[in-house]
Amino acid sequence: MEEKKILYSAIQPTNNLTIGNYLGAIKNWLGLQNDYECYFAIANMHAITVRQNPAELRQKTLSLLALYLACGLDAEKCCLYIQSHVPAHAELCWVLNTITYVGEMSRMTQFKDKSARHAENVNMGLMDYPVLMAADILLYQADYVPVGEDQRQHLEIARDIARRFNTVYSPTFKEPEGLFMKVGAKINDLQDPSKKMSKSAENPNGSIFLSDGKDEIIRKFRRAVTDSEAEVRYDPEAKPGVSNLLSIYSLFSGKSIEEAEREFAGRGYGEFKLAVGEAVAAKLEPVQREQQRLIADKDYLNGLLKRNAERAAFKAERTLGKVYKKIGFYQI
Ligand code: ATP
Ligand code: LTN
Repeated sequence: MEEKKILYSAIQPTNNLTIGNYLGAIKNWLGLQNDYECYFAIANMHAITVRQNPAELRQKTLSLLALYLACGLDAEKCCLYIQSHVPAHAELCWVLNTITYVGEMSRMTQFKDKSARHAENVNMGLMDYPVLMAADILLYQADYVPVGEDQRQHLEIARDIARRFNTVYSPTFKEPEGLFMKVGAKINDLQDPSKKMSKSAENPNGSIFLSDGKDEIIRKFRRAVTDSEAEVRYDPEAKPGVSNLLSIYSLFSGKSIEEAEREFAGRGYGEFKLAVGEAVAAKLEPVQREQQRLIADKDYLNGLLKRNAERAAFKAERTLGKVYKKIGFYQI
């Protein structure tokens, strides 16, 4: 039997996840879990590069695991685990730091954005974020990394770092490839469709959180920024607001963009926005219920985390062992 290719991705347990995270990341994972050996982490080590409240971080970590499962990730097929449970991530990150340049890290878009947003706390971890992410991916010898468009630059760096290590020492890491979806890789803010929808946005009306109730969802879509025409047409350049809503509708309803355009031809934005809200709410309601049920079953979640931490560590340590040998760390 041919060995399955390896898939790796992660999400930070910060704030509340938005439908951007769902459509750009989790939803794609669902379709891939049957065909790949999958590792999906909860990136709590990345999360602390921005100040977190410890009690909340703990709670959000478990809640993200419950969300993974509630969205339909199968605990039998995927290794769902917490990044800090596998020490090899920090260990490989240290080694990779020594072949990564300060200059290239200081030019990363997300570092510049986050430094501006958290000017009081531009810590070393924030700058090192992409190296830790490279360590995550490379430890598992991942072939593919399904993420949203905003992670493209980080993925490029992970590939560069892999190539550099392989050149300086000898072939060790697989060069991972990003997997970006055509629709959904970048869901935009409802209030400012030129920006990505973010879980840490200043204006909560621009983001639909996976925890939002139906009324809240419909209210936010009703207020979404569109344009002065009245035509539901997909044209991201000329009509960014409407096109964003069409993408969301298409992904949540399972209809193609063309079908959706036809469905709303000759109908006003009011009706269209209501339909988008209803489609999103209908999908999220059962997910929220299942997530709550799982959070209450802590023994089950803890058992799963323990097993998966061991499984992930086993895989990660094999790679780390090779790395230590190649760089000349004395082994007994
Ligand atoms: P923050 O905005 O707080 O920095 P984030 O929303 O980018 O966080 P992450 O944990 O950094 O969340 O990202 C998780 C995954 O969600 C990544 O694969 C990322 O590409 C994807 N993602 C995030 N926002 C969007 C979006 N608006 N559209 C599509 N995918 C997204
Ligand atoms: N930085 C990522 C989260 C992340 C990740 C990873 C994604 C951490 N480690 C490894 C893919 C592979 C983000 O989405 N903000």
